[in-house]
Amino acid sequence: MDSKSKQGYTDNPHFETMSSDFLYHINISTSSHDLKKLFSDVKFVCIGGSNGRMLNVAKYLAKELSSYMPETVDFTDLTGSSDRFVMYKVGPVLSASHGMGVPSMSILLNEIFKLLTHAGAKDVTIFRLGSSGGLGIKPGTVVVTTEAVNGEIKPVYEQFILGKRCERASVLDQRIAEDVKSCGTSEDDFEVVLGKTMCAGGFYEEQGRLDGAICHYTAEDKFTFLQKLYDSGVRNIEMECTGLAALTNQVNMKAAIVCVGLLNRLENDQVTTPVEKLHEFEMRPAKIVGRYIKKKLDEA
Ligand code: R2B
Ligand code: URA
Repeated sequence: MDSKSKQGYTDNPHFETMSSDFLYHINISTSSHDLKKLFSDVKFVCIGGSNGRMLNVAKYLAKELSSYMPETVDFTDLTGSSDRFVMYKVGPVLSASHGMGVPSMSILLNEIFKLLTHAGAKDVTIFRLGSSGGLGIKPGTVVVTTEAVNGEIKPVYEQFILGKRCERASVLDQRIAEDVKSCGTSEDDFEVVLGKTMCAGGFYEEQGRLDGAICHYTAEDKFTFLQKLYDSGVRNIEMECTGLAALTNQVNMKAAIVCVGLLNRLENDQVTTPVEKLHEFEMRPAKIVGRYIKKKLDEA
């Protein structure tokens, strides 16, 4: 597909022939919403798995970036009655949930890319603020992804399109990863590290767990694979990174993936961290990314 098909954050020659567009899963339409008025000033998009966490992220960023916020910030879920995802706008930041796994996230990304294109938003950076299983790191450590790899430890995202297997490179901007990492300070009570992230198609067998309902390998097989991942530079495992890297690369949107490791998979399979601690862990990526966004807004 040639560059003529690229308009805003899309890569689709059919896009410009559409007279109206209903973004079904976020319940926003070009015919009922003035997208330019509502979203043209968006510069940062934060996405993460759960609805509740992305409301907390919106509230946290509204407070941390208060000098860049309107006088009153409205925490109304912009997806209204969609009941699939939530999305909040706080000043120049969108905070939205994407559910679990690449298929769910890819639906949200397609609709956010189109939303921002209809709105004429420019120079947008997207962050996934996620949870993950750490590899050889202390629980609570934040990993900023340098390379997103699939279950074969390759930096590709596989899709089946019109009956054909299609591989897209999962490319991430190293400069942003390093800049985000550098937002961690020695005063934080957790570490921020750079590392590769493995994207799994499931939580149990696909992540080498022994505690799923189905498992046809030995504990030794599991540790051999996790050690191989660790030796390849992988520091955490989650379920969205290759999709995010490949899809944002396709539309030229800058992206970073910042996930907290909830446990060390070289020691455990079950996530047994107390719930208050988990909630505190889960806000750590937002703390780091909040500082990065503040720095960028101060520089602008
Ligand atoms: C991390 O946590 C979820 C699974 O528990 C999944 O969305 C992911 O990537
Ligand atoms: N999310 C994952 O995908 N894996 C984990 O081990 C923890 C959170």
